[in-house]
Amino acid sequence: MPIKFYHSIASPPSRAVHMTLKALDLEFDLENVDLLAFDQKKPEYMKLNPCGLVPVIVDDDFVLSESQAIAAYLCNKYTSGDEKSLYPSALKERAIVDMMLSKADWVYNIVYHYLNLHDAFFHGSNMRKDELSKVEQALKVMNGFFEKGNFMAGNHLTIADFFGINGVLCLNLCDFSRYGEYPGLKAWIELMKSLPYFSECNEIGIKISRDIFMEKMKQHQ
Ligand SMILES: N[C@@H](CCC(=O)N[C@@H](CS)C(=O)NCC(=O)O)C(=O)O
Repeated sequence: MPIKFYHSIASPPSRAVHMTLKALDLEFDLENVDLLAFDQKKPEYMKLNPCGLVPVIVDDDFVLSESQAIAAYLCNKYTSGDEKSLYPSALKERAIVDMMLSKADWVYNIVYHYLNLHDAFFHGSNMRKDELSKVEQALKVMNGFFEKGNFMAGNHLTIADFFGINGVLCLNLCDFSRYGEYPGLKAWIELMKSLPYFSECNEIGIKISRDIFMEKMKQHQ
């Protein structure tokens, strides 16, 4: 039976899971959860994830929420875990991927806070423009990751890259365009964009999110 993937194209954690499913070439059915209609808070959905958040997968009768746990589970179940895999099983290689997953969260949270995403979407709040220096600092740190390899955890693609790109892509919502100041980061973004499933998993969601975000920001001009 195909995996059921409850997601929203507007949700960065959902998009990271989507990329994982595609990279592993797994069969899955997309179940759209309309966040603006609060589908995620309906009792049926809350049975799958009591936090009322996307994404969730149902694999046979196994229900799992939390995007990083889902990506790790899919790799553990469906890959050999060898050194070139998306989530290598060797102790130190895996530790580096786990570390980079946390760093991806760190960057994402800084960008999320700068854009004030939740309150901008749900309560019409403005972005926190005075926090740009924190974003610049995070991008500088991230740029340094690529001194050691083309990808976040070294020289091959891992699930850390699927989560790492989330924060960066969120900056597209406010038309951030200064990637030229971070050449390693810029090269990695291009590498990620060249993945065959990248557009399918990201483009429409980012465009829709950007349109809504821009519309909301107009109210503050
Ligand atoms: N830690 C969770 C975070 C999931 C999350 O924040 N999902 C957001 C979309 S990006 C959501 O469902 N928001 C709906 C809401 O807040 O009601 C994960 O990684 O899966």
